[in-house]
Amino acid sequence: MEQIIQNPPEIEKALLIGLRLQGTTKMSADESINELARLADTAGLAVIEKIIQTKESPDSAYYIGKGKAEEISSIYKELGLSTVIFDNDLSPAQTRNLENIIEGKVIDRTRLILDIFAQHAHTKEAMLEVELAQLNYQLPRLTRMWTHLSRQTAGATSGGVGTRGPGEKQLELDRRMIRTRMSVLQSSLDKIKENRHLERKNRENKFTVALVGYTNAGKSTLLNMLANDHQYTDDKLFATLDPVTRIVKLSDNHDVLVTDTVGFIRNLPHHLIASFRATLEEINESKMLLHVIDASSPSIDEQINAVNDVLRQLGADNIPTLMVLNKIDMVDDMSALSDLRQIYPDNIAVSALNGNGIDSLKARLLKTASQNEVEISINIPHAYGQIINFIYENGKVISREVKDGFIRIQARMDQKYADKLRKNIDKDVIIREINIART
Ligand SMILES: Nc1nc2c(ncn2[C@@H]2O[C@H](COP(=O)(O)OP(=O)(O)OP(=O)(O)O)[C@@H](O)[C@H]2O)c(=O)[nH]1
Ligand SMILES: [Mg+2]
Repeated sequence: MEQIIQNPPEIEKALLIGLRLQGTTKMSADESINELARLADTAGLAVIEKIIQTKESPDSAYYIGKGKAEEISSIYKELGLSTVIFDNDLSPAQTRNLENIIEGKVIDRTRLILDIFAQHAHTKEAMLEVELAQLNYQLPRLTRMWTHLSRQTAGATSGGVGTRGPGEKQLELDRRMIRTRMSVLQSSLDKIKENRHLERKNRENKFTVALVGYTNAGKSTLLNMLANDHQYTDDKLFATLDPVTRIVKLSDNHDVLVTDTVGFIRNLPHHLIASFRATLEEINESKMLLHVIDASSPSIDEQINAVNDVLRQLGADNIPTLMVLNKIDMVDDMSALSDLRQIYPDNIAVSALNGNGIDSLKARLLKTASQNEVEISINIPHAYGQIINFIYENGKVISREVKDGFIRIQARMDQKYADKLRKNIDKDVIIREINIART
């Protein structure tokens, strides 16, 4: 898919526009536009200037005031800019009106995020998800850009071109092509989703943990620290788009599976979440969430709320969650940190970068992962391979001893599997011993 912001030989110069509405503080407007600047920087743009207009409510035609739009038009020309980026979503009509006045390129926050996603998508799944999100975004804006869209989707859709009926309008045809492409993408994603589901079923007996959190909170760095791995991390937004799962060893007898996920951001548009559902399902099927927080950020509360909002939308807000206050090596204001620890008593403070607090985090994970565990010891005839396999597949064998055609196994497993084991053992099996004990 063609990107709106490509990597031109010359860096594109951008002007950022924010609106401070009644009831919002100057600080939150500043933080928001600073985040937009980081997004623009991540997308490879040079931010030349930021403008915040204070207004009671957004203008329906221009979002900002018309006078302000005219002012921006002259700044645009004066500074030789190439893009104006709005710190919010614009309706298709607002974008069109603004482009007419400014006589230049106008993009909104979602479009910028979509572009970053497109730049950072490397696996097939992420590419399909991003393309779906882009088409979702473009569909209502088609009137403005049907010419190049028809070119884009024609190559990608088999059967789209050539189905043109006589007298049919180009726009309607383009819409239909996009919808066709969207359903092709959706069914490919459904297949991937199905495979993922099967993969997860295979590891049902494992304790699974998902790292969730605001973009740039340090999720990938934390996974690297926990798993002794080297996944890509960067001081850019949305560095990770694909879920990566690693085994994290917690003790000699315990390991858990930890999955890194795409970061969240405030005002994440619904259709974007919908497009990333296949990826985000990793979260839904986890037994525990680690909500990673950048404790050094000036907007901790907004970030925590944004993440909790998305978790609610995904229906994942009832999964047991531990708050991981990360980047404590960068926290200056210790009193703010201790306030935070009061608000979220179930927390661990760490530095994923220097390893501080990681042992406590592992101890907490171990405690949670093993809380339903029991220790079994069983002594059965060697011939009952199926039972022995069941133990190996669903538990962690601590010791085994073979004697006189019998095998004595000591293992730890979830109560659920121990119960299953006891129930499924045939009455005819000569068991010398089976003990199940809580530890
Ligand atoms: N000082 C400090 N920096 C950290 C810490 N953890 C992560 N970082 C830095 O924060 C930046 C973002 O880290 P990532 O691990 O890529 O963050 P992420 O949450 O995976 O971000 P996305 O994948 O973009 O959502 C990187 O530059 C890290 O080096 C920490 O504990 N202390
Ligand atoms: Mg990451």
